[in-house]
Amino acid sequence: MSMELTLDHDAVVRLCERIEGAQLRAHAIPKLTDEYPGMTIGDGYAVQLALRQRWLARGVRQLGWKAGLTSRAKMKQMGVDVPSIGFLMFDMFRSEGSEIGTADLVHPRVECEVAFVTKAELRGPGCTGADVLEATDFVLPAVEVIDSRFSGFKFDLPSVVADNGSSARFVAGGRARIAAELDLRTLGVVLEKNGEQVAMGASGAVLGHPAEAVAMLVNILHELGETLPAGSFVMSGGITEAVAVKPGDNVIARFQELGSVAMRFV
Ligand code: OOG
Ligand code: MG
Repeated sequence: MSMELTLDHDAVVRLCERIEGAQLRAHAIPKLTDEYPGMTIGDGYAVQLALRQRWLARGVRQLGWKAGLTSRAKMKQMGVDVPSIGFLMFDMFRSEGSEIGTADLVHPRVECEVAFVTKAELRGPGCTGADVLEATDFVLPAVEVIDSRFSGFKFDLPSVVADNGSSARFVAGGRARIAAELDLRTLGVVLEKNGEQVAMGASGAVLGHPAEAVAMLVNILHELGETLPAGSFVMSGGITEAVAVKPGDNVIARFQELGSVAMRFV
């Protein structure tokens, strides 16, 4: 992964403001590489960092991080074959059973993920799935509402990294469980929309074991000069492809062993 930087500070600020404007006003923009074809993944993370700093400056607390593009289903759907990470802020969180507004979103989609809550700091390089499990307090089921700010949900890796991995909202709930009591390679999940099964898969679709996705995230954080603090909430990436939602849709993700997470879009 090239963490090389090609954009100067002014370009990073301009692109960050463009993404932030699209997020706050819920309108789609062309992918950033249309204007900056030479943009690297490192440039994408520089824009993402600038975006996170603006969020923190607005006084919003960071809850944790998300891994993305960690299953074949997601990579195939999005045409990108390298995982990415993004940050999760407190104001993106919605309780289970919530009504989730769509007026402030562009073209939302939902995806089922296993979330981890950590009890010890994790740091790369060389962080492993075993290290992650040892530092995990509990796991719980989650649904991420992604909402690419790019027209047609079409992007490449530098653009989607800059757009914070399309993150918009997330819902966690169900039953928190001790990871050691489960086999996280084989947990089944069924996503229902308006009572119909629209996607299904098993947790091992995420890099063989979702803890591997968290380890990957910790190792990318290391490349960015950061660690994963104790008490972080981490989403390990969509198990199945993401499914589009619109006002009036009822969504429920049913996880084996972890219970279910429901929400309604309005
Ligand atoms: C990028 C975000 C990917 C996941 O879980 O794979 C992601 C996208 O698909 O728009 O959150
Ligand atoms: Mg996701």
